Amino acid sequence: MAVAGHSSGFAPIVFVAMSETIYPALFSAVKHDLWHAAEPSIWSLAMDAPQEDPAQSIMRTLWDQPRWLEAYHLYDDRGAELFEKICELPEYYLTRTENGLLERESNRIIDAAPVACIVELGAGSAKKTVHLLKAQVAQRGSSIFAPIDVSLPGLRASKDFVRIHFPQVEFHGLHAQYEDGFSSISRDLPTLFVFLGSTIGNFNPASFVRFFSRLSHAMGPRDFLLLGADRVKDVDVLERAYNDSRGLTADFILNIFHNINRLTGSNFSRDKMRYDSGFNRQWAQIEMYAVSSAMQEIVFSSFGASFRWPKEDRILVEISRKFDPLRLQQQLSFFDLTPMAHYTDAREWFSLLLFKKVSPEFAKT
Ligand code: AVI
Repeated sequence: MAVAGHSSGFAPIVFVAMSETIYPALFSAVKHDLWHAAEPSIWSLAMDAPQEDPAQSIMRTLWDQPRWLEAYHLYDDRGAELFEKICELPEYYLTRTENGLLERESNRIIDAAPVACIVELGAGSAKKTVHLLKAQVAQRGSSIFAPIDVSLPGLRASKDFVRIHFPQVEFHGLHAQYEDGFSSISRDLPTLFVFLGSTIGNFNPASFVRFFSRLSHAMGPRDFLLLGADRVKDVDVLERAYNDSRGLTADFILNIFHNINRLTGSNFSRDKMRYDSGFNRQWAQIEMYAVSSAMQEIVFSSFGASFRWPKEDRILVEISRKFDPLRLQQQLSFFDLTPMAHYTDAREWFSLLLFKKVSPEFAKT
């Protein structure tokens, strides 16, 4: 920055040295304007890029009947930390099982998907991706790795991890919601999109359709998708995973109201609610609720709105759908995603599914 000298009473003129941002091959050229480097190797959406306002999403779904919330509000800094701890719980078999599968199968997955870039949706600290990165570096020497996450601390942890363990890998963290992130990735760069942890289970049917339509649209003809999906199994095993003995899941779910109070000026109180969860067989999903323990008035001071929350009334905070892998493969073929491989563990509790994008014209013939 240079300051021009001034002799009169005028304010100094400040010249700002404008530096040209160099965008990585990762981004499609038409999307460059949407991104700026928030810090080295971490990109954020420009302020004026169209984004959903989280407070508005909360107000919209809390005024639905029954009341519900979108899962991404769970991941403020404390929520992200609590989720990392849940992944280590003995009852929460998902992370360990999927990790075992990735350890066993990453070489074969990378062999089947000849890509130059791995884009992970919601990577957290990228611990699970280590096996894929290892295989990618072993088979191709180098790679781009781009996790997309709403948690900045998670992206920083991922960046540090990759720097230390994979110096050959070019890291670009995208601080954004999944859809804002993946729709900016260049279709010309052969990419493996990775969506692990059965996060797809947290989408309701409408969000599921929207997500896969947009993801498939964003994918180029040489792109692949690796999806981790938790399977329908014994109800006791499922229910224990979402009602752990240490109460971490309850803390994680009810922590969302702390985030909501911050975003909307509301007065939800942890002392006036409890956690309840269970498996809904008809919908094949675990449902996680906040239950009001007293008649109360919830006021949203930033919006000049309020509602009465009666005793025993429930807000559906999160669902976790459980899948039949063959059915999931059939469903995704309607989004031009062709099944390439299916890996599962000895108990058949969890599935890793590999898909390839086929262009719609090709799919018709
Ligand atoms: C991130 N997601 C896949 C977790 C799940 O299992 O549905 C979130 C979670 N909620 C409670 N425990 C874990």
